[in-house]
Amino acid sequence: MIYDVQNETMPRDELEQLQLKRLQYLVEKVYYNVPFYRQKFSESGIKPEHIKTLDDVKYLPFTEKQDLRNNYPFGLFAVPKENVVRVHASSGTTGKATVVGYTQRDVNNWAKLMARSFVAAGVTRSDIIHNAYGYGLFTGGLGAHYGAEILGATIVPISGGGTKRQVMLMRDFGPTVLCCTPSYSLYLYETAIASGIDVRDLKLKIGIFGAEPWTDEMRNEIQNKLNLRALNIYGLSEIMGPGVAMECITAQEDMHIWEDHFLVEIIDPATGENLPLGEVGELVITTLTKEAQPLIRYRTRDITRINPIPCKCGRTHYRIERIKGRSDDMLIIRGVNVFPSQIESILLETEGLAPHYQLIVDREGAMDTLEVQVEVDEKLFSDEIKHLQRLEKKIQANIKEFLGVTVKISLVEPRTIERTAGKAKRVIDRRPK
Ligand code: DLL
Repeated sequence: MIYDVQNETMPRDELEQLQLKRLQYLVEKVYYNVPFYRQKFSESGIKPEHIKTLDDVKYLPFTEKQDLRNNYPFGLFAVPKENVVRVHASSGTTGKATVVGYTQRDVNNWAKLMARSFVAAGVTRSDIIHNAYGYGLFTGGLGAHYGAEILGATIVPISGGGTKRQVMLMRDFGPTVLCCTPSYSLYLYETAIASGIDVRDLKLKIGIFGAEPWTDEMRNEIQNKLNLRALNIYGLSEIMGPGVAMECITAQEDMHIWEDHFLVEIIDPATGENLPLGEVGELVITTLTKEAQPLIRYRTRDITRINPIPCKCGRTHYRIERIKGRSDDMLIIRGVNVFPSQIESILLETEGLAPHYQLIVDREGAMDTLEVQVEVDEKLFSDEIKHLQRLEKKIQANIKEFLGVTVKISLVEPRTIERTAGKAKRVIDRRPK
């Protein structure tokens, strides 16, 4: 099923024409309405009339997270404040929060794109959606909420936390769709088991998981445990919130990025140069329809590639690959680049481990060190110490072989790594600042 057949299956030449028209309109709008962009354009000698083809987007300046912070809170609005009906903000673990504003039309478009995403995942109006994304300034909860309502599905706005109660309500209400972070889905699973509920008796069919990096191995783990199809959803508050890109259930591989609303590029994060279609690099997004706070060439820091191969679902929008990590999450351990997701893949392929881990980065002298703390499963935990030591050695050897870096492995007891209702904290950086 396709929610918006006309837009989702538009022939690519028509789609690109639409993108160009929207880009030209947008560039003119920000030039005349947002002093920040007017100044940036002037600095690089760009005038709206210079944008003649889609390719010309590369002459426009980038927007970075820091630009949002510098203009905190409302400095990038392109409409009068009275036209803004909602704001969200990202918590900002590093520095000031970044704020985003929406007009009524922005909120409506977002709901439609979320409805589109739900339908791509196989959700219909007869589904009951347990929405455990946090409600509030975080975009996850309300984003999924409005999308589900305009689709006509039944939404349970449970938000994050109160995990025991969540599993009780899941048993009683019989939701068929679960929305939360991938890590929280495993916490719900554990809590269900501890409460004597067999998740296989629940009615869950589909999981819409995102907001944090996760691997294919993690997907397998979740699908087996929760007995559902786990689909990947991508988004970021600066651009809109959840529903920027979504995997379809037909291919269950890579996420359609809704190109009638977002223009995407892949750049080399070090040089800022555009990379050829299909290469891995940093995703850059220009919002084509946002009214309140449009962004030009926003550097997401997310590392992925564009998959231009037509999808068997019939949608013509290109897909982006599962996010490999954020360029700012990449660890450099003794000169070797390591993404937490690469470690996750290796851990989850190892028998006897539970899918809960944390990476501790520290410094000894001039060297960065990495310790991988990972939980063992119950069965193994009661095993003899020498078995555990052997397992530690095995994981260490696998990481050395695949990533070329020596790390310390610490197997820890089941349920000792902190669980959260939102984004899991995978990396703890203890390096002196
Ligand atoms: O996490 C929006 C969202 C809510 C997406 C619910 C999906 C589901 P922010 O808090 O602004 O917004 O964080 C955005 O999270 O730049 C990525 O680094 C990461 N991220 C989001 N989705 C995925 C995903 C929401 N599917 C940042 N895979 C983004 C990997 C993801 N990383």
